[in-house]
Amino acid sequence: MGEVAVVKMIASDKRTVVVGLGLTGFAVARYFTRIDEPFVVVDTRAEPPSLAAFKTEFPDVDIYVGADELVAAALTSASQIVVSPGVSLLELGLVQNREGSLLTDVETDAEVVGDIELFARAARAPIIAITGSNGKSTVTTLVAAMAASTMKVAVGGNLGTPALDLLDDEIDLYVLELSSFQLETTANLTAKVATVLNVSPDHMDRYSSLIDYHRAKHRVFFGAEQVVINRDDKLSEPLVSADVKRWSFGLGKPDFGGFGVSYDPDNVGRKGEEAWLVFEFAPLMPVSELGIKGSHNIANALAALALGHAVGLPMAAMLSVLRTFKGLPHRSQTVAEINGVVWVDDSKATNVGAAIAAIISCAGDYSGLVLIAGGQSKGQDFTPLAKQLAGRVKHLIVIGEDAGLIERAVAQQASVESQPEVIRATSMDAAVSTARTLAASGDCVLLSPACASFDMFSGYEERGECFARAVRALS
Ligand code: UMA
Ligand code: ADP
Repeated sequence: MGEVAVVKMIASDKRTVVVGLGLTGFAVARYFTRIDEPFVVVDTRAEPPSLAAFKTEFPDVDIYVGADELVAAALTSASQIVVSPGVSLLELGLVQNREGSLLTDVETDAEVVGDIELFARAARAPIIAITGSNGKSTVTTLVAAMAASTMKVAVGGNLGTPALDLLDDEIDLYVLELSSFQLETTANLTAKVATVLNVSPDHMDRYSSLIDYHRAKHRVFFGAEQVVINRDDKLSEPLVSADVKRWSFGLGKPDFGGFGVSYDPDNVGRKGEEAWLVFEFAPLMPVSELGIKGSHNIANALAALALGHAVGLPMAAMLSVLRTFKGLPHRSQTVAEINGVVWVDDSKATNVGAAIAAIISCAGDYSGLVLIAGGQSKGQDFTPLAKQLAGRVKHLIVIGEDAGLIERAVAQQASVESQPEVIRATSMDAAVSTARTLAASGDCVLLSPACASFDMFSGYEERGECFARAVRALS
């Protein structure tokens, strides 16, 4: 069939169009196949990597790839468009600008949705919805583990299994990690409980401003029965009506409905030596018993408790998980200790806020810090990172495409005392061998890049593994 004929055929036939041949596209295709909903698939890339696999799994589905006019014709004639999260609605021409309603259509009167919206419509069990700039995967994993001892729980979304692949009538509770990209196309999540853990700049190559990104994140609260708020981050607070039940978490002493930290857990008016996790006015457990370390992880543990408590999980089971969970790979993970130097892989820190959290946490634990950072900036401003280095990081090794941006941000802080020396490295191996020459016994070498990894690696996992391999090769 010629191209023109194909365009005419699409234009005359209103139907569901799935955009994207990635993990989400496959999950949507499987879901539509299960419910007997006819659909076609488009992908803006001329050769999507999983094209052959898609044809094998769905031999009867029409696929349109690459050519702009084919994709545009398919979208114009669609009655429903299911957009994958990696695809920008703006670039696809489905929204006029980022400030307007995200579901405004431009060239089409079709309904624009994402996989999470389809999931929410079909799910028959309560949903715990977790978003935020950092800590999502850690909190999602914790909450799912906390629920697992008492019910049948399904966990996924932006983390692991795509949401639609989780749908199952036997499930008692869904725990979803959600990205801002997924939330852009979600109109009515109706979560049992929802949270924005924190908001700091990320994906600024796709959003026009922090407000724009914040707005996408806050869609997680649409239709929520209960919300969990971070008392230490105003940007986490939703605009929801007073009858929506609110819980909170934060590193200070809490009030009603709050989880927090106290040095006076029994409220006797005497400050003790030991920090405790507390709920309202009752002690739960000493912070020192947490399996994950660092103040950002204390916040993550408290957030998980608040979310679990909101859906009625037993406190003892939740605390037991907090004692045993040692963290996910590539999140502040110690990979080796060689000659008194501890090497930490925090490759999952793909934005400035995440790296700052890891730096603050590590700086408190070691006599000196050598930081390896850099990669793709995603449009971030590195000034906030540069401002946190003085007195914490003694040497900074920069790698990747946007190494120069970090270097410049640090140079602009030159007037500040004890700014680190900055050294460029051309590969992870070179960065690790330079770090070895700079770190002394008692120091920590931290890989916390504050950047995406795709300039040098297939993803943050490969970056972390490459770091760990280079470190092990030193011993
Ligand atoms: N793409 C095109 N044209 C298309 C379709 C895709 O160029 O028509 C490109 C995208 O720009 C992107 C890549 O293909 O570079 C993949 O996009 P996708 O939407 O097909 O991605 P999926 O494979 O479906 O994976 C997505 C999430 N990825 C993104 O949002 C980029 C996965 O999160 C998620 O696990 C998966 O759905 C299942 O829900 C990954 C991620 O990096 C881990 N998320 C970002 C993050 O955590 O920071 C948001
Ligand atoms: P996400 O899924 O949001 O990327 P992760 O739990 O995978 O979050 O953690 C990614 C990185 O973010 C960690 O390696 C750490 O550097 C940082 N981080 C984790 N929790 C927090 C938090 N609560 N606040 C700030 N940074 C955090």
